[in-house]
Amino acid sequence: MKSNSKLKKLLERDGFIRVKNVLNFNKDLKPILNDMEFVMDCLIEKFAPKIYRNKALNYDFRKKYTYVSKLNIYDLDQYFNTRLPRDHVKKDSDYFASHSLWNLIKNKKILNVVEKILGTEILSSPVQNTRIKQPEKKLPKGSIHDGLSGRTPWHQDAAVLSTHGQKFCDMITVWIPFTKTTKNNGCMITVKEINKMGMLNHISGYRGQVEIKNSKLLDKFKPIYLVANVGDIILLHKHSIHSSLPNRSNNFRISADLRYNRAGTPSGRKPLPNFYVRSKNKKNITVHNYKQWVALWEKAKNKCIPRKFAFKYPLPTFKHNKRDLKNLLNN
Ligand SMILES: O=C(O)CCC(=O)C(=O)O
Ligand SMILES: [Fe+2]
Repeated sequence: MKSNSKLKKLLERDGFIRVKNVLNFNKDLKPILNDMEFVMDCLIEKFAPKIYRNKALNYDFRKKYTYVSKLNIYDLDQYFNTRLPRDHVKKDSDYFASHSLWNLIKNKKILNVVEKILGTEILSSPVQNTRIKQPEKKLPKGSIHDGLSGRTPWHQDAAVLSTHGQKFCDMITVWIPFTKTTKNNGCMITVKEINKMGMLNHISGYRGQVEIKNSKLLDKFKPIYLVANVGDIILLHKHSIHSSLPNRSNNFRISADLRYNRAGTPSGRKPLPNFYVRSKNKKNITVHNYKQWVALWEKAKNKCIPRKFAFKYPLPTFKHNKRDLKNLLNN
């Protein structure tokens, strides 16, 4: 692998890096798919009509998820999402804080790569997602552009942070495929070096998704297809402009996106958990196991219940239009 400064310079220059063969499918990734399947089983037990239950429980991963997605479960993606829902947080709000996911967040092989960019003092950022994308033709129309189950609109990751976080958070995204990701099944695309434009103005898309203002203008740039094999990871700069293609295959496309921020910089998602996962001073590591991690999320949940939302970010990002893509491209 490249040296610290080389990797960092590359990320700062291009906005993305693909690091090959970091993870092992059976050891590092499969446990998360198993836990997702467990969540599906729970949903079947809870929501499926009794007569179909046993049959559905015996389906394989894909068939089971397809079945579950047809049960009209409110906010289905949330059950597979690594974090609290954004709005209407309740005492029983569910989220995918599984033991396997905790192991992934703490994975030494991932942290060794992250250390090369952020240095030795690293916090786990609560800005995390898991995405199960069925073939687009099987999606309800309303989900086609929603990012978690459908295409992800053009955006920068810094745009989903608080204003303070947008300014000061030193964060990277670690995108992790659980399935080989290609042009056909909806890999991410980006534009090389476009991160150098800095923070752009974002607006709220038709389902509240965060989207770069005038994003159509990005169609004229030559895209980089962020295809990846299982085991690879993709790093994104917080100002990388990226989106994802539709899943035009007949198969599933599954990924997780974890984030880490440099200690001493804000997460931009207060009061959600933001804790040391690596430090030269071992005393900084206060979350040692899965149970402590879940306890942090539950504590954060209790703070969010009275205010009804877990986090907010400003949209449009800027009230003025100086940071609109349209204006910056014309300069
Ligand atoms: O997987 C996707 O569709 C988008 C992921 C993404 O935007 C990210 O990881 O920051
Ligand atoms: Fe993103």
